[in-house]
Amino acid sequence: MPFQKTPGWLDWYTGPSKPRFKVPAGAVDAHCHVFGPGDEFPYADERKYTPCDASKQQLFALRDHLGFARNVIVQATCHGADNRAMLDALAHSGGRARGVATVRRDVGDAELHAMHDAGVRGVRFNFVKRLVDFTPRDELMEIAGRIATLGWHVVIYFEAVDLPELWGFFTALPATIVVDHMGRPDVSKPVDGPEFELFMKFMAQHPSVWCKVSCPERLSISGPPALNGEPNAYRDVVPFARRIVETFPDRVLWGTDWPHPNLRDHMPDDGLLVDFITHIAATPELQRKLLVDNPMRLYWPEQS
Ligand code: 0GY
Repeated sequence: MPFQKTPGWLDWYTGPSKPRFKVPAGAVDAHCHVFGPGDEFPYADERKYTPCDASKQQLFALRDHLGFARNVIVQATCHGADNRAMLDALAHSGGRARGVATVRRDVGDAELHAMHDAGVRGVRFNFVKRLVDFTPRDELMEIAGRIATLGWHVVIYFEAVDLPELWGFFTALPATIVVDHMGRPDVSKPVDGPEFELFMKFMAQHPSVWCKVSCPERLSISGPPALNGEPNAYRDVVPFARRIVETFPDRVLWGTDWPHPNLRDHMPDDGLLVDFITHIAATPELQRKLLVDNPMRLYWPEQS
């Protein structure tokens, strides 16, 4: 029986525009997913949504269309801890993709080493309650200790309001930390208000914390650009992302988040998302760090 998409599910934007911004040579899309296809790589029983299929071939075609050289494929919650779809994509990427996995406490050392050989360089811990069931902190800490010995990092996904409660746990993790989507700030609040100041302090006090300045389409309240390419796309997100990029230029990453799971009101044109980069990283030097130097240091250190 084929999987039925969650009602109201928005498929990704077909026919994305060609970005006006030409990304630097060797640019990395450091946050994207593959979904299924479900008949080949079934979605997990414990999933909270059933997406549209989004294959490796479609992801690699988008990579080429946007002008990127590489992808970092992040395990999505709809596949639980079954990493086969992500690993299959890595295996077919010709060395142009690295991965971030989801693992449970029972993962074996041999499996971790095999994932490393396949190109996995991190695990993802998800604290967004609509996406996952609760995992005990001691299990996560145990996993972090094991993957740190492989030189992997921990990608964390959480809502800004939960940072105070999670702070102690995050800062005790024995590995580099990469925050998804800027810690999901509420962009209707001031960029110099207490909530975002706390996030800035989190990064300032902990040099092992990196940040993906991704997902304006997910965080924005002002919304997408008009169809005529109005330059102020997702303008309410700009001050937040720009502040992070300018304060921590050596610890930021960028990704499309294709195929954009769980968006409810609109599906972004990935070409315009690439053009958005120039608003948050205004100089060629910042753009090169964000798109090439930083992700290469984290995911392809042997080539950087
Ligand atoms: C994202 C964001 C979301 C979903 C997931 O793994 C996932 O299911 O990360 C979301 O719904 O905010 O990064 O893809």
